[in-house]
Amino acid sequence: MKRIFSGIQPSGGFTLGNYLGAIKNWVALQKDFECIYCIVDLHAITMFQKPDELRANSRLGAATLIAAGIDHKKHKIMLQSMVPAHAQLAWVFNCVARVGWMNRMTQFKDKAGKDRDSASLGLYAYPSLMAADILVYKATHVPVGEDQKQHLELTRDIAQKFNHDYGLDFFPLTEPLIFGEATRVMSLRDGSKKMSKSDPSDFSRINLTDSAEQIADKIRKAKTDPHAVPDAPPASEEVRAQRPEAYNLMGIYAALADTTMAAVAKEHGGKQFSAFKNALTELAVAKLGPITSEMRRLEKDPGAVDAVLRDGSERCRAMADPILEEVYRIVGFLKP
Ligand code: AQP
Repeated sequence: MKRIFSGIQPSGGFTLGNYLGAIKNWVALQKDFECIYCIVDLHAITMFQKPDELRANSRLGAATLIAAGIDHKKHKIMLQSMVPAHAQLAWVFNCVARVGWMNRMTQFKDKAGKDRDSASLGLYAYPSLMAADILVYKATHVPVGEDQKQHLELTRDIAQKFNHDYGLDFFPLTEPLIFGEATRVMSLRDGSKKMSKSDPSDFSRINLTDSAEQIADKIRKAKTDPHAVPDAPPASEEVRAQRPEAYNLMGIYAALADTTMAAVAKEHGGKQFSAFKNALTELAVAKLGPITSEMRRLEKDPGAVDAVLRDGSERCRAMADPILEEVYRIVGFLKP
């Protein structure tokens, strides 16, 4: 059976970027894979989180996955901190990974900004924990956005070095599953920046908890340019960069409608953006509305959401613990 692991950080509310870039694909993958979907709270604290907000966002993450259609009985929705084997294997991987490898990680450079010395050691070691998340289940495939591709390559490097150092074929070389159009949803205020849950401006993103009115307001105020809707998808990254906000809205429309940018350009090309934004609002509200209302229902029943996380985490411990035990034996730790 092909096994998938993927995670989402409870470092804020969840956005349309998380939905189109990850969650929507996770729902589709349930058909063909055994899936483990993880709320990665250990990753979230690589940047400071207020404890009450972290708890609330972890629950919200689980509620989001349930509301979006993840079958938590057949598959697993779990909380990273409830399965200690992730952090335990990450330590072993910290000793396998090389500092030079970590220095090449562009996400660390982006997130740490100019003042790298003030970033947490956890942020620097983040890719090693991500490798442990995946390999503690010997996952064969990981659905990744473009931004996580480099981390997955590092996971493969760690698996390969571990196998080589100990002369075994223990860890699989996990394959990426990369999805097509609109895997990268950009900020509604600046088409050159990724839509992010931690962006200081709430108008930069659509939250999955937003009401229809909020969605309409944000799309109405989304930055565009004075020209009409493009009548073709961007022919190159250079062309995209000339009108990033315009192509971003087209990409969002295409992903929500499950169609291509070419089809959107054919239907809406040449229109004024005001008219296109009305169509986009209607589509976004129709697609996200049912998810939001289910999330609202679950919000009122935190006990039920916690039970899903506990059950998923318990089943994950049963899978991860024997693999960690085997790793401990391989590296030479004595049995407790
Ligand atoms: N804007 C996006 N477009 C496409 N995919 C996205 N993802 C996130 N934002 C976009 C994908 O969602 C999955 C889970 O992401 P995450 O929440 O674990 O971390 P992130 O990518 O760092 O998300 P944020 O919103 O930008 O969080 P903060 O602000 O805390 O850093 C991943 O597969 C990601 O690709």
